[in-house]
Amino acid sequence: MSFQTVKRLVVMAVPLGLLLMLSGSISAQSDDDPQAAIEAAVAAEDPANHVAGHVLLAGGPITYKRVVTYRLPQTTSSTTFVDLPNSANLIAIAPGRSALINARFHAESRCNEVGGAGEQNWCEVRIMIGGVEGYPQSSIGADNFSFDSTDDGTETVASWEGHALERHRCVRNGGTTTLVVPVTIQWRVTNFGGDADLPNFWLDDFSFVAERADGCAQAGS
Ligand SMILES: [Ca+2]
Ligand SMILES: [Ca+2]
Ligand SMILES: [Ca+2]
Ligand SMILES: [Ca+2]
Repeated sequence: MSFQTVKRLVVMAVPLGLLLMLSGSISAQSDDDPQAAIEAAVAAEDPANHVAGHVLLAGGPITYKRVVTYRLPQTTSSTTFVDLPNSANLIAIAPGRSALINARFHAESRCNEVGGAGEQNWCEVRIMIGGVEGYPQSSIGADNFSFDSTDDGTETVASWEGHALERHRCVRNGGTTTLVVPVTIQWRVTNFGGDADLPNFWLDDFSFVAERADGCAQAGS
């Protein structure tokens, strides 16, 4: 049990006692923070289940959802990750609480490169949760997440497709005030040809969902 949890229980003790006197029927289950049970369940996991790169995240009930949508086309040919315009989202966490933040992104996509034959480029998306890539952290290492690809230069300006990804992260607010956690979409293209002709990454009609599940524990990394 954390110091914050102890403090919160002490603060709750007086009004809870008053309620008990008034109703005589409220049980200890009135504390809705599932953190202890979640941590116990995750701690009971067999470490052998979590080889390198395998991560388990567990949270309680989903208590908040925030959805950003945008219906107009946007494009980039940036080879470094930049924020997708009009996609900023956030989740707030109360003091002393942890949360499992789930983020889902779905969009209409196009990734084409005129003259890109033989370069095998792709178009990439990652979800940042509090400035850290959510799990699976596919942008770390060589096995990046290709949201869409040029299909070795054969995709055209008419190659519209629907694509999606989902990412997750435990975030704890150890402070004494509400923590606002930015949840953002970033995008980029690869340039394996090393030339001036770059993939054009086009996104339209996206939905970006951020959810907060109360309490969180993680096993593996
Ligand atoms: Ca549209
Ligand atoms: Ca495609
Ligand atoms: Ca090229
Ligand atoms: Ca469209």
